[in-house]
Amino acid sequence: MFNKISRSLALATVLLSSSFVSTPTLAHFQMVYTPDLVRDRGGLINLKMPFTHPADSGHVMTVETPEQFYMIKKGKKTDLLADVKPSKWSSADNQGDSYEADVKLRGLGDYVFVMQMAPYMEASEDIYIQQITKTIVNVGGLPTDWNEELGLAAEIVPLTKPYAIFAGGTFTGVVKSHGKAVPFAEIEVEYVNYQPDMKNNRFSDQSNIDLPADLFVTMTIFADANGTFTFGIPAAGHWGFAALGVGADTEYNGKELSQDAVIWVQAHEVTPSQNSQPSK
Ligand SMILES: [Cu+2]
Repeated sequence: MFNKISRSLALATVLLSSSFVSTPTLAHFQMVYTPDLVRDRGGLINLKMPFTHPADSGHVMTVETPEQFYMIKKGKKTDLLADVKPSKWSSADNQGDSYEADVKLRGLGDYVFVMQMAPYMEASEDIYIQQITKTIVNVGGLPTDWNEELGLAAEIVPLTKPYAIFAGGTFTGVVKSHGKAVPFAEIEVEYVNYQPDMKNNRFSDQSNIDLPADLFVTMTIFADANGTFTFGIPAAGHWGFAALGVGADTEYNGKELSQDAVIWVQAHEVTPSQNSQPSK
């Protein structure tokens, strides 16, 4: 039954039937974040993994140790779960338990990071949420693995390089479950509106952009009949896409489970060259 109704609709119903109606849809995003998805060279990078509402104050939700964390490079899988360390993450709103990892990148190519969080009990919806997150870092401008399908239980396979997008450009992806496209999948899109502070493990108190209405906190779109979607990216920064409840597992601890596919992309400002002449 859960798959038949959208999660935001289910949440709206819960909110309407309870006494607090002021909060709009709260979209959850498991981040695997590093400031630059494009790097000139390899070396040590720090990946932060708060579970948050990234466009809405960056509220942090405490989650258990991730079930999986690994990277794929030139088709080769390296398990990184042992490198995951617990840490705290703060926002203007609160502080929660989070995770992070230091990972050494060796050589040119794409590094596809995959994190499967432990199921999280979302009390307001009375369901468990488990997200499988992909973040792709490119080193040296050599594309290798970014568009590989990994056959995950819930996965967004990019058709656009997630690390090479201009603000004003687009991102296209296909929602899949174990390699099979998910037609008309519901996808939530959010902007990382509170700049992550890598040193102090917190989101900025100040938002990057003003949102014209609550509807712009979480932008809900749907994939087409082939599971494909395109989103126009209006501003530079990090954007998250979460395809809801597309995974095969639908139950955990006797409760409904929503297995979501998450992918992060980064858009870059279009900056005129210093010596550019306006064309006539
Ligand atoms: Cu939440």
